[in-house]
Amino acid sequence: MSQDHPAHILPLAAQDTDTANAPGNIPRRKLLQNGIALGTAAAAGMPFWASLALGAEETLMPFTDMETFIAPPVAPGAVHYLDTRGIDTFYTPNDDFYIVQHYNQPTIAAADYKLTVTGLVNKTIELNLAQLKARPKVEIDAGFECGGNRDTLFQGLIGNARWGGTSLKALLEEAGVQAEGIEVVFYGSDGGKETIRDVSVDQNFGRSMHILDAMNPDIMIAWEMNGQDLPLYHGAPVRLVVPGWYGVANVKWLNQIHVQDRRYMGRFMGRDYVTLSKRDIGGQERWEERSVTKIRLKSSIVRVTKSGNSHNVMGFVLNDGTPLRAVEVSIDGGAWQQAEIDPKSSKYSWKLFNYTWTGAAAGEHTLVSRVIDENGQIQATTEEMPEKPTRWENYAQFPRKVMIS
Ligand SMILES: Nc1nc2c(c(=O)[nH]1)N[C@H]1C(S)=C(S)[C@@H](COP(=O)(O)O)O[C@H]1N2
Ligand SMILES: [Mo]
Repeated sequence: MSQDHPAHILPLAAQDTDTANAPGNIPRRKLLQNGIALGTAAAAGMPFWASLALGAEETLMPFTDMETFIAPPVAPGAVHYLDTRGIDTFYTPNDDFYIVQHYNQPTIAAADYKLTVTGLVNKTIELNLAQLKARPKVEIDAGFECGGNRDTLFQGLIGNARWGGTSLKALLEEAGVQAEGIEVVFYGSDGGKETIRDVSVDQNFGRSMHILDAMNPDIMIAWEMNGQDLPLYHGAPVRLVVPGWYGVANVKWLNQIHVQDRRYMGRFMGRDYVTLSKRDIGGQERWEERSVTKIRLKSSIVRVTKSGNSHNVMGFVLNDGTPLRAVEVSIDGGAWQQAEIDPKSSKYSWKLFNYTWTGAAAGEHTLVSRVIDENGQIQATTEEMPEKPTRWENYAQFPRKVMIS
C-alpha cells in the first residue's frame, strides 16, 4: 500500500481489530494516521474491493428515486456527470470523470504552452511545458465535486484521481512573493464575454486564494491525471489541483499565476460560486456571502447491490481532508450502523464506504448515510442545514429509496 503512495501521503496504519465500539464513540487512537477508521471487513482481512467490483456475483438494486435518470455522455462543450450507481473503482477513469466548464474548452498545443508567474514577486517566471515538467514531480490522490453538485444529479459531479505535477508552493517561493503580496490569482486560457454593469468585456476564467492558502504544500500544478497526460476536457496541458477544495478552485488550462496586494473580484470569486447563508457573525445574525472554498463534510449513498445473501450499501465521503471518525448508515430510520471505509482512502481522496446489510426484506426501503469527523462534526440533515438559498455546497444527508429483491 505505502509504496504506491507518494511520500507526503502518510501510509495507512496497521489494521484495527477492535471495532466493537459504538459509532460516535471511537477513541482518537483508532483513527488511522491519515485519518481513516477501518471497518469490520477490512479488520477481518477481507479486501474492501473483493465484494464491490461489479461482476457476475453482484446485481444492482434499483433506486426508485432515480428511475428516469440518464447521465449525459461526454461531448464537446457539454457538462458530463457520473452515473454514481456505476462507481466500482477507486480512481475514476479519465473518460468518465465529470466535466464542468463555464466558457470554451481551448485546445493548446504543447509547443505553444507557457505558464507565467507575475505581479508582486521578486522574479517573474516564464516556463514552457518542458521546463515545467522538468521541475520536481509530486503525485497526490484527490477527489472533488463541483460546488454545485447536488442530490437531483445523484451527486454525479464528482470524481477521484491521482494527479501528477509540481508544487505550487515551490514555484511561488522561487519567484519570491513580496510582503504586500497577499492574493494569488490563477487564470485559465479559456474565456468569454462578461457583462459587468452593462459593459461587455472579455474575461478569462479566474480564481484566487489568500497567500496562506496558496502556500499549502499539497497544491499542485498538474499535467497528469491517473498516469496519463491531462485530457483536453480536464484542462490540457496544465491545471491547478487544490486538494480538499471544491472543483471550481482547480483552474483548468492554467497559464498565469498573478500575485497582488488585494482581493481578486472576478466572476468566479465575487459573483458566482458565492454561497449566501444566515450565520452568526460575532454574536450578530447576518446574511453572509462567501466564496465556495473548502469541501464541506459530506457523504452519500450511491449504489446498492445484492451479493449472495446480503446487500452492499456503498457511497462516498468528501471533505477538506480533516480526519474522519466514522461513516454510518441508517435503514428505514433505524439505529446508525458503522460502515467500512475503503483502506485505499487517503487524506484528500474520496473515501468510498460500504455497509454490509444482512436480512434485508424484499420491498422498498429508505437508506441514508452520515459522516462524522474527528472534531465531532456530524453531517447535517436537510432540516439542520443553515438557511442557505443558493444551490452551492449541497452537503446535507441524502436519503435514498431502493427496491430490494
Ligand atoms: N479554466 C477553467 N477552469 C475551471 C473551470 C472553468 O470553467 N474554466 N470550471 C471549474 C469548475 S466550476 C469545476 S467544478 C471544475 C471541473 O473540473 P473537471 O471538469 O476536470 O471535472 O473545473 C474548474 N476549473
Ligand atoms: Mo463547478
